[in-house]
Amino acid sequence: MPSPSQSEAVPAAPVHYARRGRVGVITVDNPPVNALGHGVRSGLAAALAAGLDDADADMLLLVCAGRGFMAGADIREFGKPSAPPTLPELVARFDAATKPVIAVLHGSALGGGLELALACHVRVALTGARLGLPEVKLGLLPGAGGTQRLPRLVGAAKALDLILSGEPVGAEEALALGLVDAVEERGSPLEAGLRAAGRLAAENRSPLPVSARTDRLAETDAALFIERRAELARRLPHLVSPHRIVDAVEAAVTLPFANGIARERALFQDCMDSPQRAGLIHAFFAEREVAKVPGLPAGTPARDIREAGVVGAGTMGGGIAMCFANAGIPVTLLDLSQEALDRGIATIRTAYEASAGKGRLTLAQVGERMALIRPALSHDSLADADLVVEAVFESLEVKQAVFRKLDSVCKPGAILATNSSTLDVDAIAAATGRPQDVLGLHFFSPATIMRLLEVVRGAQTSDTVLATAMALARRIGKVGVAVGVCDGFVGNRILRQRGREAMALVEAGASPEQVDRVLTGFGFPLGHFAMTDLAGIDVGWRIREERRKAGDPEAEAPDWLDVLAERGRYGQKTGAGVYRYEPGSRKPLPDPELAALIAADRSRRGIAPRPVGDDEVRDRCLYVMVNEAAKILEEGIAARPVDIDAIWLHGYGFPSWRGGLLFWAEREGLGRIAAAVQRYQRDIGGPQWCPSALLLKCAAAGRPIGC
Ligand code: 3H9
Repeated sequence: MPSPSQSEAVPAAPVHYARRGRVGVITVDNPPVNALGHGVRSGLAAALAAGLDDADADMLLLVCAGRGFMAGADIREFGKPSAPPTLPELVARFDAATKPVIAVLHGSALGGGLELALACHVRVALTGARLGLPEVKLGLLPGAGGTQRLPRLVGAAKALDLILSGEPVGAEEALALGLVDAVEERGSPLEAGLRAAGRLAAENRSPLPVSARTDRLAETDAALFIERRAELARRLPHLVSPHRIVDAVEAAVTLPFANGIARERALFQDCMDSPQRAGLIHAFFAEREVAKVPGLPAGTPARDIREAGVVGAGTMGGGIAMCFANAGIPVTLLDLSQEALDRGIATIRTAYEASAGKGRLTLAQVGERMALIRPALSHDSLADADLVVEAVFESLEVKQAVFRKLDSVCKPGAILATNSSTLDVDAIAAATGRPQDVLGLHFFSPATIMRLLEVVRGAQTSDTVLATAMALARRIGKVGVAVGVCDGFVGNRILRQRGREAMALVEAGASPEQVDRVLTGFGFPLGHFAMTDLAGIDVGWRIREERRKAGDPEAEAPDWLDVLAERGRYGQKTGAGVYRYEPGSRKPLPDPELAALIAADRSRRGIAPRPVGDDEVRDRCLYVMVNEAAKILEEGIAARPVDIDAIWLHGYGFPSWRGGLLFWAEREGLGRIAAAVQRYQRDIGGPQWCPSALLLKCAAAGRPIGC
């Protein structure tokens, strides 16, 4: 029999109670984020009871250990029966406490964590704290009294702003709003809390619980809820929870507190039952799951990236340099001509100044970031860089020449990355004497905005280099997803098949507007053709031309999209593409010239157009993506379905409330999709409809894809 010390380690209690002088201190210590799982809730209930019973404690302090206060309910418990005390029950006990409770907020105080603090009598924030109710991002609403208490503290209009955006505010702003009573600049949460307790004792007053306050509710504008509903109907018609949030905050204004809480409960349950909640929570965990690369041992040492380099000062190179500067990493931006360099630097400055104009950066920050970007004309300037990203013209010969040069000037151990979106990373690595230090870092345009970073692992890329790239992705605020080498990697390879199908649908009789309307109806922010116009028709045209020249058997036949490119209709940037654009506007407008072009293309091919239903458009555009995604899994280019989900969520605007492409596919039914793919192969044909063996196998076995 193992002795107790040899047997499995007993986890430390996540909550404990102790007294400091006449203050009872409740401490939550539940790494990593002090989520309010069952253990924490029951520990808090017991600690609160102990504090209230403690005759030597005049007041109570609620503090947290670790990096932050509580990050909210334990999301992993959602969907399972909630063991008592539930979070709303616990919050109600704090609200009803017969001694004042002071909450000290440091780091992140989010969701149910902030709601618990709202039920305390006094809130103190440490400088640097971030306070917010992000439930909307998970398809929920604050369901532990947040929709009822926040309006009582900050007013209904501001409460709606905070809850609908889900964005946190800093300590100073929280103080200005009335969300906290004081900001403490120094000391630990315990020290700051004890100081606040001293002040409260000196004032000798009993603060009113937030639930008993109504003064801020009285100032609500009668039109507030009408306006917000109209705005949401326009902006977020697909989503359930924002609409329920407006209902809940309205209840705070119109109903007594207890009835408002009951209404919040019912509305919360509506959200909880919605498939959108499941989708958004899958998307939340997907973002974190992709950071754990299968086969890459946890704790693989990463190299230190202190200085970066970017080759190519065009739109992409400049954007990548900004990503480094935004994360405080000095970066050398290299181009071969002074003119190109000046243009690149001027574009970066304009972008930063535009951010400052919108209040997102101060002028001092613009100066700091510009100072981190060092223009250079000579490769020798890259000698000290720990990592260099190449962002030059998409041609294998050109890129190989750049890598040969980088190999000769960069220090040993420097990582050499290509931003290629289609080329063979192994062929590029072969141009160097250090293929183990070469990989792809595929940024998406605009690089400062799109969160996806495909981290392309070549055949010889070392574990250390991969681990460094994944850590770097996180440091520069990207969602890094490790993928293997193939044409288009994961994201663009799937996009290519959707593009093929979108063109085939138009050929059959649909209009580009119809295809786009169906895709935006599904939840994509842009339809396929509007996105093509945004990316630039010339980009895809060049790639298709290269494929045709190279004799690729899967190369697309020339079509009306190529004609647009030949006519210089490159999309938004030239004011016309698939759509036309009024000067200064990004709104796609249908163009009769295009309709005529498509009609001519159909008659050249002898196709009589037929009416194409919206359901057919939806199924063909989405199923073709699922089929390609399954092939990608089959080939091991992506390791798991979750990687593909994250890529399409963060790089291509797949609606997050649908969870991701393959999460959605499971709910749509793999059997249904597989049957349709086989039918389309028979009726339509083309490489895009060659069924994935994995898809057919999983559908036949009735098991999830990838398992
Ligand atoms: C809610 O509160 C509902 C209530 O209104 C009503 C209820 C009735 N639960 O992000 P990180 C994990 S809804 C469980 O990498 P960071 C995360 O998966 C909740 N787990 O760290 C990861 O695990 P792993 C409202 C959670 O420093 C690890 O913690 N709250 C939770 O970059 C580290 O996370 C939110 O929506 C959770 N609540 O960022 C806040 N949170 O290591 C969600 C995190 O195994 N959380 N994990 O991959 C966040 O926004 C960020 O995690 C935070 C830290 C900013 C806190």
